[in-house]
Amino acid sequence: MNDLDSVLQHYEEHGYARLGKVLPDDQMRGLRERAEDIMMGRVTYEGLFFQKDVTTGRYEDLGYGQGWEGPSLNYRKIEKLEMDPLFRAWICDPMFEPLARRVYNTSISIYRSLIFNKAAETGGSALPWHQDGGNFWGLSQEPKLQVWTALDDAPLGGGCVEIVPGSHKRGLVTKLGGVVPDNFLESERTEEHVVSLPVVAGEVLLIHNHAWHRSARSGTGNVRRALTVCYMSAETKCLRKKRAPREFFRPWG
Ligand SMILES: O=C(O)CCC(=O)C(=O)O
Repeated sequence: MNDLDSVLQHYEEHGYARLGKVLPDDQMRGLRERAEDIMMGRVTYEGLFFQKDVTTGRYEDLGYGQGWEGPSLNYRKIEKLEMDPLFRAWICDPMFEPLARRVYNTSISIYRSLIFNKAAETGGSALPWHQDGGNFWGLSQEPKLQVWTALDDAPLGGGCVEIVPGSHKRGLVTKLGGVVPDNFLESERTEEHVVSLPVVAGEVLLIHNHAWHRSARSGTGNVRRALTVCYMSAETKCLRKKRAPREFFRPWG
C-alpha cells in the first residue's frame, strides 16, 4: 500500500485517495467468480440484498424492493457481502484496519459492503452525483470512509468513478443525503471541477462519504464491477424506528 500518512493526508484534503493495485490477482479472480455465482444463484445466502439494473442506463428508471429476480448478470447492486467468506476475507483484510483506525480512532464496524456492477451487455446505468450518508442512512454519526476495490478495469469511458475534490469539506448538502440536487451542482459549477479516477482491476480507492461522486455507464463492452465497503466507528448506532435497530458487522472483532 502507498505510504499511509501521505494517503490519509491526500484523503483529508481532497476527499479521495489512491491505494494502488493491492488486491492480489488470485483473490481478485475468486471474487469475480463469486460475484457471478451469486448473481446466477449458484451461491446463495439468506438476506443478501439485490437490485436489478435497467437496460435504459437511466438511474430514474431503476426499480426497488424486488430482491433477486432470477439468474442474470445485470444486477446493479448486491449488498451484505460480508455474508460470503471470500468477500468477507477482503473486507476484513488486515491492511485496512490501521487505515480505518487512523480515520476514526475507535473500534470499527461496517455500515455496508456491496458490489456496484455495470454489466458487459448493457453498460449498466449512470449513477448521479451523490453523497453517502444523511438521514437516509439513519445513523447516530456520519461515516467518512469508503474503501472501493475495482474487480475489473474501470477506464475513462468505462464507468470509472468521478469526484469533485474537496467537496466533502462542505458537509452534506441536504439533511437526507443521497443525490445532490441540480441547484447545488449548478451553483458550485460542478462540471468545471470534476476529476475522473480511472483504475485497473485490483486498484483500491478511498472515497469520503461526503465527497460528491458519480459514475457513468460503461461504454467499453466489458463488465465493470467494484466492491465498496463503508467502514465506520463501532460506536455508531442505527436510529431506525420502524424495525429493530441494525447490529453492524465488526470486521476485526
Ligand atoms: O462504483 C460506482 O460506480 C460508484 C461507487 C459509489 O458510489 C460508492 O462507492 O459510494
